[in-house]
Parts: sequence; structure tokens; C-alpha cells
Amino acid sequence: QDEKRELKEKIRRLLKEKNAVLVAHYYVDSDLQDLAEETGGCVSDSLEMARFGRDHEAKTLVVSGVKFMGETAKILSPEKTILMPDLDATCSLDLGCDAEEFAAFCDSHPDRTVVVYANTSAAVKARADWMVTSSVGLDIVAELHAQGKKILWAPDKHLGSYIQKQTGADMLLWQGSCLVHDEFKGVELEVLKEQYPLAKVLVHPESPAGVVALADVVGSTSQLIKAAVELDATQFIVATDNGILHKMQLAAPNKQFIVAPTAGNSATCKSCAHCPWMAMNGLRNLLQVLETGENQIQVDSETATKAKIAIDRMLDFAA
Ligand code: CIZ
Ligand code: SF4
Repeated sequence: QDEKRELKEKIRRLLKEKNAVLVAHYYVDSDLQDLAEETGGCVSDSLEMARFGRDHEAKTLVVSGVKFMGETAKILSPEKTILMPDLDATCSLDLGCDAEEFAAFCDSHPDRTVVVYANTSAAVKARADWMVTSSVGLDIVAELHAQGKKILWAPDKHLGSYIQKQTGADMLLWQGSCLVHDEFKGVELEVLKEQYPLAKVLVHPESPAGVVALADVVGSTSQLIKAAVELDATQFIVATDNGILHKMQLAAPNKQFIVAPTAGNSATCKSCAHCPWMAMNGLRNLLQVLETGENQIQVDSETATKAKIAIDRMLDFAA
């Protein structure tokens, strides 16, 4: 505890000294979320993180999350220094969507509007017409569908088929998945629902269709937190990364949150309900990058210029 307090103190001081601000995702360690909150940074989903980083006047952004979030911050603010606690923190969706293979896929379907999820590399975004996050993906695809467009979607197949079902759009799906959400299980969730008959079920649409089908609310992380506060229930079963429970519990202190069942339990399965890459963000490596200025995110300017078009389209749509 003493060591933690000391680390936090040093981080607070260095953030000030270096005119830096901490931008953290809901899935990272609760210490980092608290620190971001209390030092004037932000704790949020990837859409808000992007917007906050872009609009903040700090010279340096320290992005506690995974690589695509750092890259998006750099693309939106090329003049800022973007640091990340661990440059190896990535995402199974990003890893499963190689830029060259993706470009070939797009080339063979030139009639389709290319919509990619935020959880992709800068190079993949550079090949896209639109980038979306889970909070606005559905609305954007619905709008494109209303304009008569056919969609090529990548990389998350579960989110893609959820949006496809909701909007009725013609969508060709890349077959990627999130290794955390893919582990949630519908059959076991049904059993848990019987044990907690009054509980409402909150599900992130990166989860498999069998889990989404049992949801009371399907939404992005921010939308699920809002539902936890606003819904008239005292118990909730939550199918997304368990890092989110920290914020849910703060926002709704008198309610009870239960993580939805996964294939393994937390003793046998390292990525069950918690992202191993988000978990690479800690107080120690955060302090280290602030001290050394190491782990800067760079995106080559040609890729950044192209990717920014797809990102800005979403930001303008969501404004
Ligand atoms: O699973 C993720 O990485 C999410 C939900 C990112 C986001 O949009 O905040
Ligand atoms: Fe990627 Fe899933 Fe981790 Fe989010 S939780 S960063 S989608 S692997």
C-alpha cells in the first residue's frame, strides 16, 4: 500500500511537471482509472478517449489502454507526444486483421463501403472509408444502409453480425473476434439467470450471438455503465471485461454486479473476462514512461493522413 501511494505521488508530480494528461480505458486497472480521474484526465471508452485526447491542451498524452488507442490519439494529435505504459499491449482484433490481407479483401469487393472497428491498426484504418466504435457503429451503418450502400465490415464478426441483424444492412464480414468477449457462454448464462431471476443482463456486442440474445441491454462500455445506473434493478449480470465493474460500482454503489460466465473460470483461464493486454498497464510502467519519455507512439504521416479521414468521419457523425 505504501509503495502504491509512493508510485501514485510520483506519477501525479510528473504529470504536472511534464504538462501531461492521463487517458485511461474502463478495462485497465482501477488504480490507473482513479489516478486519471483525480488528475484531470479521463476514464472512458475508445470514442471518448479519442475526443478527449484531441481536445485537451496538454503537450503529452499518456494512453493507458491498448495500441490502437495510442495510434488513434497520435493520428488526431500529431503535434502531441503520445506515451503508452507498454508498447506490446495490443488486441486480438488488431492482430487478426493484417493490413495487407485486409487491403486484398477490400480490393476484391470494390463496390462496398469499408467500415472498420476502432480496434484495428492505423494501416487498416487508412484503407477504410469509415472507422466506428461500438457506441456509434450501429447508427453509422444504419445511415449508410439508408443511403443504399453495401458494407464491408472488419474485424469483429460478432459485432458485425449484431449490427447486420439490427439494421438489415448488406454486410460482408471479416471473421475476427475479441478473445475476452468470445469466451462468454450463453448456456451457462441462462443457468446464472435462473439463480438471479431479478438481475438485468448487460452485454457488449463483441460477445457471441447466444449471449447477446439473453441481454436486457446491448451496448458499448459507456452505454452499459449508463444502463447500470438508470435501470430499475439492484442486480446485474455483466458480459464484458471485468475492469468495467470498478466504474459501475462507483456509479451505482448500492447495486450488485456479477461477471457473466466464461468457458473457464478465473483460476484456469488467464483471459477470462479480463483482457491480458489491458492488464499490461500498471503504475510502475506508467511511472517509468513518464520518467524516461520512452514508449512513444509513432504513425507514419501518409498512413496517418488517410486513417484520419475515416476517424474524422465518425467524430463528425457523433458530434
Ligand atoms: O473491447 C474493447 O476494446 C472496447 C470495448 C473498446 C471501446 O470501444 O471502448
Ligand atoms: Fe481487444 Fe478484446 Fe482486449 Fe478489447 S478486450 S482490447 S477487443 S482483446
